[in-house]
Amino acid sequence: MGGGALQPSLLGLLLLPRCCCTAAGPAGAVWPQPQAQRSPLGGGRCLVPARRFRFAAANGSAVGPGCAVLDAAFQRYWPLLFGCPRPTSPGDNGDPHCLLLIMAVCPMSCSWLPGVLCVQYYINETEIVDFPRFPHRGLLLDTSRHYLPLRAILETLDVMAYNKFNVFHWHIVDDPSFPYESSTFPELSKQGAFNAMTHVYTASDVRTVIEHARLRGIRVIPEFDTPGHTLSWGPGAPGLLTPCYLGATPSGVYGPINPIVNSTYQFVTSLFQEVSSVFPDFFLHLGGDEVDFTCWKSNPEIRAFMREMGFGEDYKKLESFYIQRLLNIVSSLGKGYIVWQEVFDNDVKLRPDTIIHVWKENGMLYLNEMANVTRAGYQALLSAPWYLNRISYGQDWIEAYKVEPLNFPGSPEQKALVMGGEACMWGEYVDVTNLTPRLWPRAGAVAERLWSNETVGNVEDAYARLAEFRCTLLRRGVQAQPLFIGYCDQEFS
Ligand code: CP6
Repeated sequence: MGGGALQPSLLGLLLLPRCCCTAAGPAGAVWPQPQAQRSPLGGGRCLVPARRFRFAAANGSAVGPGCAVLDAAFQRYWPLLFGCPRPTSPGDNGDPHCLLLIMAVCPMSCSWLPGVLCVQYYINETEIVDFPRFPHRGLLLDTSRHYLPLRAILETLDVMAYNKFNVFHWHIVDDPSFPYESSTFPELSKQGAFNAMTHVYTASDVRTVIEHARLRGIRVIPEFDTPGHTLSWGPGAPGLLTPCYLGATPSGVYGPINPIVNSTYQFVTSLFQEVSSVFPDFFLHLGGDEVDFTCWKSNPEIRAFMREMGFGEDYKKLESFYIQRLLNIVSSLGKGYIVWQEVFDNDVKLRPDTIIHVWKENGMLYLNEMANVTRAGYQALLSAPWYLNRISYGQDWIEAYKVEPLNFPGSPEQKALVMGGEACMWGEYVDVTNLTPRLWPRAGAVAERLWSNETVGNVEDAYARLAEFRCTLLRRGVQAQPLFIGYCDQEFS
């Protein structure tokens, strides 16, 4: 079962009497690899009679019937296992053993779907004990460079759950477009979306995403990246961005958010007030990356402010001045925050529980950054080696798979501050046409690295399991790209 909130060890298989079990079948591939997997009775397998198959919580399970997340998962996984809708009347009266054998006859058990070739399914006799290595296993989607329709986001959440990802980092707005429909500032998307009618996420869309994610054990963390990466905010928020100058006159071009006027802080207070109540997760991602100082430097009022504040020529101090006020605003709204690494690099005063998101690759120097961040006592998230938007010829999933997030010099206390990481799918070259094959199964490499035990690292073994998992994705209707040469028993197009 997918989703971080669901511990597969809680689930027992009922109604599998001996009479349908036989000697060992082909070993099943599990992705990501569980912490422990064994076959106490020698690895036999049992025919699973679709009509009589039930999910149920085992005795002593921490959650049982009435747990919405578990019930919803049971509902979803029945058709995922059998490839056809669950019958409304299970027809399970009578002697269970005999009936089981009869029900296993294929055309009868799937007769509610005429015309569908039904396959017999076996379940390997397996006991799995499982838990995640890292608590934060995220995927970043960028809906500003290209708008992703709601449907594509929901389907991505489904596949995330299959991979046991548990955080959807929604990089929802950026320079190119502002698709988030704000109730406080409706002009932001009216003027900043690619199309204010069709390319926006309404309040109802956002609720749908959050609920779809919740039922799959996935948290939604939105990113409203400031003070840079905000060009699309300008048209809907007059006075927010810094006017850039050419000599003594405004050039008509705008730069980062203007950090020297009070109206800026009134604006961000109201916006983050709304965002804090729309998104229930404790954390917001506040960005803070890649602030370009050229425009600030060109603006005479900003230069005067720099002198007044004694910042000299150090525009990082101005950036810190803005970020610190923003962090205080967001703290006072009762939220925690994640920021990109520059905020740490620029010595901004941070709450001790701040999470620093390491994204700059610099060869393997990102490991030094992980060491520095955790030495300073902050929690860290790793993304630097996991840019899935970047592609190259060959099996590039292997590089992502081989990353060891704790492979930096540091104490056990430092290692304990690594919360996990995120695979990133930046959107410059990605829209709904190529999102799914670019993500899957490559993101699975990151998912397993963040879920499975650190001893799980054999690339040949991972290849075999990931290739089979990719076939499972195809059966589930996910257009996952091939790892390499080969075929799937069922290739759906
Ligand atoms: N957008 C934003 C981006 C990137 C970042 N922030 C980015 C930069 C370089 C690479 C990948 C992504 N496109 N807002 C950096 C976190 Cl290689």
